[in-house]
Amino acid sequence: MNRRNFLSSAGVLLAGHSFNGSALKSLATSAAPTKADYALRIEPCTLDIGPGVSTKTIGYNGQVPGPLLRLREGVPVSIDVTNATAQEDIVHWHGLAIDSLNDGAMEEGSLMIAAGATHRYSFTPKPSGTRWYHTHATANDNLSLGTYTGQFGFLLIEGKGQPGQYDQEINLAIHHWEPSFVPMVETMREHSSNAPLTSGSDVGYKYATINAHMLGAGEPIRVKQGQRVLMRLLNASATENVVLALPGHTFKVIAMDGNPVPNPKSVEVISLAVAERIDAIVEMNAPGVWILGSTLGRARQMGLGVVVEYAGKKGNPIWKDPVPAEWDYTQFAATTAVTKPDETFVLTFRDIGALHGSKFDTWTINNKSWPNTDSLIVREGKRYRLVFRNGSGDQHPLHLHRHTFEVTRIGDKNTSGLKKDVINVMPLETVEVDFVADNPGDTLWHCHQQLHMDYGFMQLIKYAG
Ligand SMILES: [Cu+2]
Repeated sequence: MNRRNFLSSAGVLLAGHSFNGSALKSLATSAAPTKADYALRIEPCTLDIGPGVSTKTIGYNGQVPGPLLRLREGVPVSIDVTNATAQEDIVHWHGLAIDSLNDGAMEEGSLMIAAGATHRYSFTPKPSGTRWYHTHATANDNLSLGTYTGQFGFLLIEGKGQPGQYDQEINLAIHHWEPSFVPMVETMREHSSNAPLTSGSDVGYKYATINAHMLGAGEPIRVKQGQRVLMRLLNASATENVVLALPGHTFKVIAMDGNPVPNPKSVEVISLAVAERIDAIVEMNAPGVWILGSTLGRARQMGLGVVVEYAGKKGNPIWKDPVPAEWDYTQFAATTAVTKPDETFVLTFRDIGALHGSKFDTWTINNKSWPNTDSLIVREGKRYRLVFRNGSGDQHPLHLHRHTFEVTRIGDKNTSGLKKDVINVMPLETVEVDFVADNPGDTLWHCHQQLHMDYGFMQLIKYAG
């Protein structure tokens, strides 16, 4: 059936989906009469990630990353998700401005998919750019659930604009495997300057991969001299921020979280907090065999890297430490003044230690933890500023659902034009972002670090009226 036929035969159903939330809920849970455009199956799988190293996890359609979904901006799509695991789960379409019931966050009213059930997501994808999909299930102290698993995949929304100038495109998703409880200072806060006063555990990992292969395992990225390669990089780790380099080359950052940056710029080192994406053009002008990998030797030993091999070149892949540089979002932004917001919300977050014998610390936003956080109330069409004040010694990759925000201030620097859906807030730093309330419906914002979101670091934004 071609799309036109599909749309006309499913027209009534789609109208219900688009305009009536409660109709959607009942339709989506009953057996759908028409075949969906795509089908995903949440199922256990075993991955061979390195020589003699295999790991058991949960993925989509038995593969990690899940199938590449290439959708057209503005063209309605239906995706059937079958949950073939023993516990309920849910899929979030990260970076899309869609309705709350299809967004895939139970806090917004989206449905959990029961074990054995099939659920149909129906939405009209927008905006264009590098998005992704992943589980939005809670893990708490069960490290075999949620984003600790292989439930992630690329979701590319193609717009009407010209594709960029490149000869080859490569999608690279980072993940960490075999999580375990470790003392808190050893992992994510490695780069933070202050020692936190905390009592809970953190999560450490045994292995790291790019596209489910450890460094040296799997196929290299094969390139030719003179090629321009578009790399879409995604940090699909549950908890680890990463810093990457490709010796002898630079990354020209053209988009962040899928949105073109005002000031594309070439850098030697890129930083990707949990859930962030970077689109970068790499010009292949240094023939050889190289490691694209973490700037930390220990992380490369865990597997965090991939070999880049020029045609006709052989030998052991080469790594060279880059000149250390602080990651600075503002270098990709503009500096023109932004519109004044209609209202500002100041949001201070803190770590209040492990409560009631919990393994992990609890997080607060303005002294309250999810589900007791006060909702932020917005009105359609107004512009809001979120002032994120990090009162902790940890980094926090903060994600806003269903809306794109503009980064307006980082530390003491004003910025504009940098559109994102995740922003990493460094220890004790303040970052400000603006968004226009242009997509009515309950909207979640939260820290994307699984440990933090599971232990209180979430808040709802509600539309008035
Ligand atoms: Cu966090």
